[in-house]
Amino acid sequence: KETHVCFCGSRPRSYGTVMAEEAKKLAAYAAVDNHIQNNQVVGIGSGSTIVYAVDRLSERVRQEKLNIVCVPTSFQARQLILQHCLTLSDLDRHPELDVAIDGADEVDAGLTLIKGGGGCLTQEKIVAGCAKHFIVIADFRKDSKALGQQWKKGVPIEVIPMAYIPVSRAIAKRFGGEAVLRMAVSKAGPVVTDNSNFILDWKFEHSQNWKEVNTAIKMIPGVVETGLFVGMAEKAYFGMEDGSVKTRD
Ligand code: ABF
Repeated sequence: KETHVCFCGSRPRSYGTVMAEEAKKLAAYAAVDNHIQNNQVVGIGSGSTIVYAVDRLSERVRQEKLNIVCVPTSFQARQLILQHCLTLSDLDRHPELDVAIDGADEVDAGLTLIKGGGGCLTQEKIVAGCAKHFIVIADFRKDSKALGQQWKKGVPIEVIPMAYIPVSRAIAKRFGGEAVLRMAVSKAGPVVTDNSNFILDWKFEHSQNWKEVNTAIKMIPGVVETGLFVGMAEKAYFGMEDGSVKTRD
């Protein structure tokens, strides 16, 4: 189901062009305001959109004196929680979360996601999987009818370093396309994840049954996790160019 609401914080807003950053903020604020209540354990995602969600969350914690415990999905998320003086926890102490909020690289019409452009897909999937409600926040550029229409960098796949060539070959042989080792911006070496692994970006050629593909890729020895999130997201908030917030659930 899709809904459009003209939303800017709590104020009605006249329509006009907002840039991607403002769109991220609109989505993040709406999600935090609609899904976070007192005495909750909250999963904190990674990326640039989640920064706005943590801003809004810390504002609400201060103003409303909320008791919120935060579980991070990455080193970045952990730093954000600490910088905002929020209560930091982990899955050892809080293995059940009330809600997790996170960004995405692409969200299709059925709420299947590509995540992991920032390289944190494994922890993001673990934390989302521990949450009763998993909420996605994104700007309008991530809104897609079918995966691959918006995000052109492929599906991130975290792999054990020694296995990156066999995994890459197995994926190309079975599903087509090309799975490329993600290199650091400097090109001096591969990107290394928070778990000391490598990332392959699988540039697929055509739309597939993502549930089956996700399961099959995870069976390849050396694969740690894929950035395909199938059947996990409950609702997505998109900040739109016209200043509205579109939701999908
Ligand atoms: C994380 O950050 C990732 O899974 C995704 O790759 C990315 C989205 O980043 P941004 O919010 O910067 O678009 O959520």
